[in-house]
Amino acid sequence: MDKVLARGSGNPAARPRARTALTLAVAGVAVVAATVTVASSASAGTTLGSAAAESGRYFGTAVAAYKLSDSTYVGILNREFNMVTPENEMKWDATEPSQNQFNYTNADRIVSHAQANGMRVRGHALAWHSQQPGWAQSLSGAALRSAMTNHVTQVATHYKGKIYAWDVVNEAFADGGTGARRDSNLQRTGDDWIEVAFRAARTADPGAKLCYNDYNTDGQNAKSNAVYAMVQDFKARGVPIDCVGFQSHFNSASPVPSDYQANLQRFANLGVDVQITELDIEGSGTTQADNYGRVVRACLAVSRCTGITVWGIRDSDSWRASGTPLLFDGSGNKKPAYTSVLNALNGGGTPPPTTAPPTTTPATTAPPTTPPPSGNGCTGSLTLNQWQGGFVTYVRVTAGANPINGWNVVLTLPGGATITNTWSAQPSGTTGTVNFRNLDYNGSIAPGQSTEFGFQGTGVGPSGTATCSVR
Ligand code: G2I
Repeated sequence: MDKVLARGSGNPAARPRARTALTLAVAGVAVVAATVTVASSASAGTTLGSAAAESGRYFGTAVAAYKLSDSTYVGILNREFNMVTPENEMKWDATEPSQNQFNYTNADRIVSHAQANGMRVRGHALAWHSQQPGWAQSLSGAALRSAMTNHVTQVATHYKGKIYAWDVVNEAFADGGTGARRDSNLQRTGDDWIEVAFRAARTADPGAKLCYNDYNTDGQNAKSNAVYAMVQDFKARGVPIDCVGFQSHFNSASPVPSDYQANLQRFANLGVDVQITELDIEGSGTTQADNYGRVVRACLAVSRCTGITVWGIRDSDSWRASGTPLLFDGSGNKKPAYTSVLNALNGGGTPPPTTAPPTTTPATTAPPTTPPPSGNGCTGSLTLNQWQGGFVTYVRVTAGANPINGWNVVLTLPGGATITNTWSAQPSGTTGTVNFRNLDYNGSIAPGQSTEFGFQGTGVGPSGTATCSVR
C-alpha cells in the first residue's frame, strides 16, 4: 500500500478523475500564450510532515516522554512528524508537583528531542481544571489565582522561545446546551481567570502563539458559540489570544460534524489561527480513513488552519487504545487512515463520503504533452485534483532557454470557484482572473528548470490556460 503512494505517484483515487476533468476542459480551449499540460502527478510529500509542509502547515503528534526509548515509536515520530505536544508532561501536576517547586525533567526531554530532530513544540497546557497537583486542588480564591498566575509565568518563562503555541487555557467551558463556563476551582476565582492566564503567558513568552483549546467545540453548538463569543470579546478588548485549538476527539457517538470546516472558518474569521490539536477518530478501515480525510481537507480549506496534531502515534499509544483511533497500528504499520491523511495533505483523496462522485464521463482523447522549454519566457503547466465541490491545482512554472528572475501566471477560474488557500505564490484575488506572482525565494529559475506553486479552492478548478510571463 505504501509503495503506491511513493513520491511522484500521486493519489491513485483522484488521478483518473483529475485527468478526465482537465482533459475535457483543455479540449474546449484554444491554447494561447502558454502551454497547458497535464502532468502525471504533482510533487507529493511522502510523510505527514513533509506533505503538510507543502502548504505551509505542520503535522504533529502527542508524545509521551517515557516512550522516547522505544525505537519503533521514535522511528515513526522522527520520520513522520514535525510538531510535538507533550501528552502529559507539561501539565500542572507534572511541572509543579509541590507549590513553587518546578520539575521540567520529562517535558525537557520531549523539547530536547524535538529540537534535535527539527520539530516544533505545542505547549499543553498551562491552566486547566484537570491534572492539577493536589496542593492546587485544595486552593481557592486569591491564593489559587495567585498560584495559577505564578504557574503560568514560571512555566512559560522556562520554555520561552521554545514553544510554537501554548494551550494557555484548556477546556474551560461546560458541555451541554448552556454555553456556560465549566465549574472548577479556577472558575470560582472569577470569570476573568482566563484572560489573566493569557496576559501572564504573553508577558512571559511574547513569541509563543497563545491558544484556547477545547473539545466538543468542533462544530457549531452552544459550547463553541460560547468560546466564539469569548474570542470575539478578547479580540475586541485586546486580551492577547492568537489561536483556538479544536481537540477533535471523534467516535460514533461524537462524529466529525458536518459543519466542521465552517466552524473552523468562522473562528479564523475572528482573526485567530485555528489548529486541530488532539485528533483521533475511533474506528477502522475505510470509514475511519474517510473521516480522517474529511478532517484534513477541512483544515486545508481554511487558510488560517495552521496545522494538525494527532493524539498519539500507534493505536496502542492512544488514551483510548481500544477504539484504535490513530494512524498506525500497534506494530507501527500504516493504516488506511494514514494513507487517507497523506493523500488529503497532498491535495487528493476521495471526496467526502456525504457528497456524490463527479459525473464527468471519461475522455478518449490523449492529454497534451509538455513541449521542451524554448524561447525566453516561461510556461505554466497545471495539474488539477478535482472532487465534488472542491479542488487543488498545482502549477509548475518552467523557465525557457534563458534564466528568469521573476514570473507571473495568470489563470481564469470558472464562475463560482473561489480560492481558499495558496502556497508558494502571491495571488491577486480569489475569484475570476487571478494573477499569481512569485515570492521572494522562488522567482529565479535557471533555464529549463522549474518551480511549483499551488492553490486550493471550492467549486470547479481552473480550466483555462495558464499564461506565464517573465517579470
Ligand atoms: O483525555 C484526552 C485528552 C483530552 N484533552 C486534554 C488532554 O490533555 C487529554 O489527554 C489525556 C492524556 O492523553 C492521558 O494520558 O489526559 C489524560 C488525563 O486527563 C491522560 O491520562 C492520564 C491518566 O489519567 C493518569 O492516570 C496517568 O497517570 O495519564 C497519566 C500519565 O500516563
